[in-house]
Amino acid sequence: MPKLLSKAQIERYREEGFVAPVRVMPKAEALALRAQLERFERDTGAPLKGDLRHKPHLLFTWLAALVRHPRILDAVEDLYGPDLLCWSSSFFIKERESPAFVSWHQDSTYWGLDRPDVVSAWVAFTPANTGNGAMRVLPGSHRFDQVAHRDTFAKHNLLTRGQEVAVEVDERQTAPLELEPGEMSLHHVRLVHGSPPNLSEDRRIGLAIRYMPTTVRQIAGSEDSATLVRGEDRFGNFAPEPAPPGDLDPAMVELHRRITERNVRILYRGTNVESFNDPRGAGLR
Ligand SMILES: O=C(O)CCC(=O)C(=O)O
Repeated sequence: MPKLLSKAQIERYREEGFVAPVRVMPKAEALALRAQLERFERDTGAPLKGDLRHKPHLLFTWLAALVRHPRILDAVEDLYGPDLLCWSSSFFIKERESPAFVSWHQDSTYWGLDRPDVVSAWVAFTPANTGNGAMRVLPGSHRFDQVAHRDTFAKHNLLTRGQEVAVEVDERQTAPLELEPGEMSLHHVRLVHGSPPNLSEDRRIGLAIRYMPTTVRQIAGSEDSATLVRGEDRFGNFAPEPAPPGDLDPAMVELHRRITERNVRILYRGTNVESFNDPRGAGLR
């Protein structure tokens, strides 16, 4: 018996590589998460950028709770079983009327994971629609093997290397993943997807949370870490990550710095980019 998804939704994920929308929390709770983020941004005087967009669940208690949200985990368990790691999380924030975009890509390209049993839960803090740069997906493309990508390092591309699939994507075959605040979409790590700029008068904010069963391994870096969010880890393929005891706890800030450095070495391997804040890299800036 599935815990949250219907049989039809599970079938859709298997056949088409995505499911949306799935309600995670009431709209008011998602707007409260947005307010938390924007309070931090007001206090620091700038939009969240660079390293802080990467694995922020290790820095903020309210995101540590989100990656452990029972409804998200129930849905992920319906797809990948009861022993689950959160490998990563990333804020995808598009400012109002901004040129930021995401090129057509498969997530699996540079993550270094040994097999494509990985799903992203993209949780909406604001509406995501065709007017403000919602994701679009190519249904069924998760069945492709790994497709060749080229790195563009395009200035406004939110991906780390501005990577894009080296084949033409016919936009007429793609579908939008429109969400209301508090809803999520689920997409497979091999699904070809991307998103256009936000032409609206408000920000578009989502947290993409990457989940996988504990059996997956990292094969591109000597060491990697992940957060056990449900069940038991009988494989120990990833160093365990603790939950932050408070927002920006100094020990967690230091751990996040070390983990981010290691992740940069995996994600930017073969380039000379040294950090998410490095102007030579695209993405998450
Ligand atoms: O937020 C977006 O527009 C794109 C997100 C994305 O590429 C991802 O979650 O893998």
